[in-house]
Amino acid sequence: MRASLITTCLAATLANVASGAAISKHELLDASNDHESAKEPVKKLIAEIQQGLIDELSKRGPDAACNLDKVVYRREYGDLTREERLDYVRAMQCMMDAPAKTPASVSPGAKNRFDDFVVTHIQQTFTAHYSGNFQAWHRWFMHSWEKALRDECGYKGYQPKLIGRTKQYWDWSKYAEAPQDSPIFNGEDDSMGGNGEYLPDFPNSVIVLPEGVTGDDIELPRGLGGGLVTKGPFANMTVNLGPYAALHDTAPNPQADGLGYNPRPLKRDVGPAMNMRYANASTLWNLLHKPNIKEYRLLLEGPFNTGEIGPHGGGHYTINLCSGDPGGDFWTAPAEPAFYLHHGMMDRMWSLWQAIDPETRHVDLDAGAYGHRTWNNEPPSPLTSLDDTIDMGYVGEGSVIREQMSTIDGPHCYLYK
Ligand SMILES: [Cu+2]
Repeated sequence: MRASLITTCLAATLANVASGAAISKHELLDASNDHESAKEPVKKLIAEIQQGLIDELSKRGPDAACNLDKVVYRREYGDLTREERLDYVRAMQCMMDAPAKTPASVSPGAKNRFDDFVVTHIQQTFTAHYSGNFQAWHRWFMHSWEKALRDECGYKGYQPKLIGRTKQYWDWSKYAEAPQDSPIFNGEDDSMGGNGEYLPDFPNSVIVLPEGVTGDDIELPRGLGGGLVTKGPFANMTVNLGPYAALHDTAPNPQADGLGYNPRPLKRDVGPAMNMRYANASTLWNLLHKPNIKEYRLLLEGPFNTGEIGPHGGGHYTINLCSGDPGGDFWTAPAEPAFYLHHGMMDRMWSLWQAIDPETRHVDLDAGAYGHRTWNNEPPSPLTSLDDTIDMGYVGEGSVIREQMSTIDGPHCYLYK
């Protein structure tokens, strides 16, 4: 299945890719989309949930695999010190300088260790998104990334007493009005690189609704870049893999599977429109109030085959709204340096939501269309089970879904600040 280009600018609007029963685009959305008035309430709610987690850990004895002494905290990128951010940047660059483990026979485009992660993501996109393992798969993918940063590139993070468990994230709501000025995209030497150079004649993004879906197309203002990233540590970065979907002004990959060698510079079009529309403070509030995993995921990823893309798509396309390369290509997204901060936030929201009702939410998997082994159950496949395995390819060790259902049990022992 290859995605067709059905938007005028936003190339990889995944929600529109496949066929299937159309849902009215607003059917499952929340009425509230008020960023400003949600800011304080959501902060308070998150603080309460976090306190509950700390209370839970404080009840565990000294022999517990995870307790208050052992847990580490993962912090928002802007809350790290400059030295901590520089260490993260350095470790990521080290991954880009290290040789790939993926054989050229598997992916001729995998040129370095950083690319190994992109290959695994491209290969599994149709089973690791809109599927039952989506969140568990990405939790383990993130863990594998950090483990490689530490074991192979000496990443220290900020909790030296507990090696191997550092994570950082991007709070979507924190910079929603101006993500281009955030510590993530401001172009300083401790950022993920700057925005793309400003291109004056640049189209808005239009999400074109598929046939049969009621409502108007969604047009969002362009971002404040559009061209090459010329500032910050990733200004000279070469993107080797993808794209899989068609991207505006980017040569297609020589291979249909996106794994061929296609060297090109990094491009971005960061701006507030996507962020404010899909991933603002009220989005966080609404997510945390979803009563079950099915509804949580419908908001998170958007109802399939509609123009709604949720904060998952909203975060991705804040990074690269229109001609963003590779961030605008869902398959190749981990080749965008900010990918891991976005998915850190994805993992944070899931862990907070789970903590509200852990007994249920650490075992329940979605039994709807997003609960199967294939993307939106296309082609039809069995429901995902807790015993299903997670394969990381050349990235690192595999796991099982059951092990990924909590951040303070199984192989994990971390909380978010
Ligand atoms: Cu992904």
